[in-house]
Amino acid sequence: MSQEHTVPAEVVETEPTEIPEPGAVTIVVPTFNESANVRQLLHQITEAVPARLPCEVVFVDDSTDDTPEVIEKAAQDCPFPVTVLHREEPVGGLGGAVVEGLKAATSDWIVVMDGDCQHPPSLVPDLVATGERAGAGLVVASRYIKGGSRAGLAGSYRIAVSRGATWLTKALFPRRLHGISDPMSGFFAIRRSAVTAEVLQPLGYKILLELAVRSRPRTVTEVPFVFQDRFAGESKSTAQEGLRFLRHLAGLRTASPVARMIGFGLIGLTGFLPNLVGLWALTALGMHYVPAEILANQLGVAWNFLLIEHLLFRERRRHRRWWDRAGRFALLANADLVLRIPLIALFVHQFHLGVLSATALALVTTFVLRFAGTEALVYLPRRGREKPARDGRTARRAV
Ligand SMILES: Nc1nc2c(ncn2[C@@H]2O[C@H](COP(=O)(O)OP(=O)(O)OP(=O)(O)O)[C@@H](O)[C@H]2O)c(=O)[nH]1
Ligand SMILES: [Mg+2]
Repeated sequence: MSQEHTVPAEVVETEPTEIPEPGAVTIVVPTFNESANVRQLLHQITEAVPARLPCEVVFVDDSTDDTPEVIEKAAQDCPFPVTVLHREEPVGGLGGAVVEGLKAATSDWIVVMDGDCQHPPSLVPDLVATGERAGAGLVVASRYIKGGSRAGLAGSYRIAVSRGATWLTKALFPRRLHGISDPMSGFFAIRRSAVTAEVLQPLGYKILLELAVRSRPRTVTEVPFVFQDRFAGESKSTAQEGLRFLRHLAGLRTASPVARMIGFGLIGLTGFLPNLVGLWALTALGMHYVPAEILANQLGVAWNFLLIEHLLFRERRRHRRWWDRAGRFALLANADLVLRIPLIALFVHQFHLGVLSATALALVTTFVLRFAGTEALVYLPRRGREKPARDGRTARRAV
């Protein structure tokens, strides 16, 4: 492992770490308050891996408990190098932690696995061997192929959620996830040359999905595995993580401009609902329909703004303050209304279109203009003004 220190004051070093041989594996383990599990995990790795494949273990830790200290102690009994990268700021949650581990790894192969012993380390050499044999860039440990099982997934609710998420994800990315039966798996091996860390924008759980969609390893293969019970401690997977996952899916699906434009259009359509409800309420309160139309339209604009902020341009918000973005967005939305009537008149009088086709053409034109305007004037980074993404303070300990 490289010995560069991001935060020198906090680095604790004991033995110098060995450089793993080429062909070895770096096992990346994200941990959040897993002090009751890490000793057992290192024990299982010691039993199952080094005799078959030289390895090193990199924990990327966001814990608020004593997990790093427990790792440090347990590592003294390990016949392989162990490193703890402790992050002060857990940027990107679990996914961000894994990316940090991928960047730190120096071996040809990297295996990512959980820190709670749900992923059997005995499979690590098999994952790498399968990848080598198949010339694959990515090997997924799958619960959903013959020989695999999700035995350790507690409760029918968790099983249903996991199944639903898998189905939705596969439906949204049929091509990218072709050949991956378990895109929700947190256990996989990836060739270091297949990792393009700079394009990854992880958000919470499901880092495999992020890698499969954005890094696009050429050949992908799978190995069955039996998902074990958690050894100890509590699950960190919450309903809030579920919402984060949906936002992540939306961000991944709308990464290309065409997909983003379709998303923009669909969100625009949903905006009719608050618009009409607002119009109904205001006229029911006795307001004249013209001011009511204008006010209700603003309700639709606000609705659309909230949705596109969270679903479409999540990654591009930090270039302007929220009120600047909201103001620009509202201006564009209202300009769209003002522009539509003269455009229809132009199409009817100059190009002799019928009123209906002129209206349809004006709607499409203003929609495309509004989308392009939103991309360029609201969410395009200003040159030289882009703030570097915060990668948090990370203390590296070779133990
Ligand atoms: N570094 C880091 N690790 C995390 C974070 N959230 C979860 N983890 C780790 O990611 C792994 C998977 O989290 P779990 O809570 O076990 O999620 P799960 O396996 O889907 O849920 P269970 O089946 O209930 O265990 C564990 O090793 C966690 O400690 C985080 O924010 N940062
Ligand atoms: Mg778990």
